[in-house]
Amino acid sequence: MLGAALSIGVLLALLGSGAAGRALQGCAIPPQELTRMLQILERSVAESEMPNPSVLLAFNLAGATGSNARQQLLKQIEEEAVKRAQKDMSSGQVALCTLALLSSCRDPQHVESQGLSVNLPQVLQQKTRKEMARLEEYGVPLTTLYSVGLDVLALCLTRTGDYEQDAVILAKQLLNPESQIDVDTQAVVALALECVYDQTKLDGTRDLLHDALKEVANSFLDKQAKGNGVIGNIYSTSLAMQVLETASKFYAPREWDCAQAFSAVYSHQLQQPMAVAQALPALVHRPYLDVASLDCSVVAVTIPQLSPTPSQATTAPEGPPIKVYYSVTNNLKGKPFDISITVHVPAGSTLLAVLQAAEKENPKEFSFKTKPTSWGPMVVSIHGLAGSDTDRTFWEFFSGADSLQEGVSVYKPRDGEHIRAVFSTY
Ligand code: B12
Repeated sequence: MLGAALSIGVLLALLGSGAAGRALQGCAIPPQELTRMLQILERSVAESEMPNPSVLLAFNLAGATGSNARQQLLKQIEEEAVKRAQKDMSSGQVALCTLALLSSCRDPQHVESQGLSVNLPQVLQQKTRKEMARLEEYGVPLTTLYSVGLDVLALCLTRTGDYEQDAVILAKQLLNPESQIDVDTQAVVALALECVYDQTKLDGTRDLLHDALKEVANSFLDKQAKGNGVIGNIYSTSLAMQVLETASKFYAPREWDCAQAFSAVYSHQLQQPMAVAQALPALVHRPYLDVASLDCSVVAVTIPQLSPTPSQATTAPEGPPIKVYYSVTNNLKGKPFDISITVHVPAGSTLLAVLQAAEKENPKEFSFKTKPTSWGPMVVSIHGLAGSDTDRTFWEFFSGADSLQEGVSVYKPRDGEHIRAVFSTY
């Protein structure tokens, strides 16, 4: 059930005060766009199979704490944390739950649900220790550097364990000219380093973190200038914006054209709940660094009632058929293979429909499996060959030579396009 209707004036008030206290001129999200994004998040709570802590985090940072969906999500996340944090969650997932609960003004050390309880920062500390041990020994963590960035951020914001030492290791990763780290990961790691920078009393650590933050922030400014407002791609831009909003002392005397980055992101009209959840904090000037200092007693913003429009209906595409070439290549593991097929699907179909059509036509060669994730279904296996966290392998999708920037349930191939699935490493 969507939240009670409230005037757009309340949203304007959000943008004009508190959250936007740090807003610079021209660097604000239009109220209608904010409403649209919050409505996408509300809808996702009802529709999603798994409770998503990034969505709760975004609701809270945007001040939209009054909606029923947000209340429901908070309860589900507490239940999940108690049931799964220790055994079934990755370190990054525990970190996201910790940040989400902190931003809900809950104590992550005492999460209670159905008579059970868990101390999330403690669980996170244990999992982070394993990530760091692997990172120091092999140069890669157990999961992803992005997750380890979230881990150190959550440990720092809850002041748990020896996160200063972890930050030193992460800063060295950022400064290593050989490590090719994507913008999303650089941004999350930089936020963690900013948190530690503000707390550490050790001059050597401060200097190292300063160097790393200066390097990352300047590289973001360079990328934005080259990309017309986009830093990396549209999905990483808002994470980089969180850094640019909070790290001006590291790139001074350079100035940030925040209006250019803001308009690049909000004019894109992001649709995926996860993309919206990651974009909102920067757009309302409430970065992840604020999660421990939110004032939960302020009047909540509720979200205007959603009136259903045809564009929200998820009808199957019925356009004229298009032809898509689909090939699957493995040169990495076991017996190499390179197989191709041409399929016909209605115009407007997603890549998932192409994979399904190929599987239907030739199940022996083109069978595949997906797993649900916070970004939607991820393809985990094709032709009986599965990606592996241990070997750091995955199925990467390309259009011609270009790596796709969306997953199979979002990307819509054009007529005559050649889609390639290539077994790759990360
Ligand atoms: C690390 C990472 C990966 C790793 C994940 C490894 C692992 N075992 O964890 C690998 C290299 C496998 C990967 C693959 C892809 N990724 Co990726 N990935 C990321 C990154 C940098 C961090 C994810 C993370 O660690 N989150 C923290 C943990 C705690 O959260 P989580 O929910 O448990 O994370 C899971 C999901 O994020 C999932 N995942 C990761 N990427 C993707 C992409 C898609 C489409 C899906 C459905 C799931 C998914 O893997 C994580 C572990 O299970 C994000 C950046 C971001 N802004 O989120 C991009 C990101 C999510 N990936 C992206 C993309 C495009 C892809 C690919 C489609 C690339 C391609 N051309 O093939 C493929 C997926 C293809 C497939 N087989 O379906 C985009 C998604 C954009 C969008 N609008 O859909 C992002 C946002 C990067 C970006 N800025 O463009 N990715």
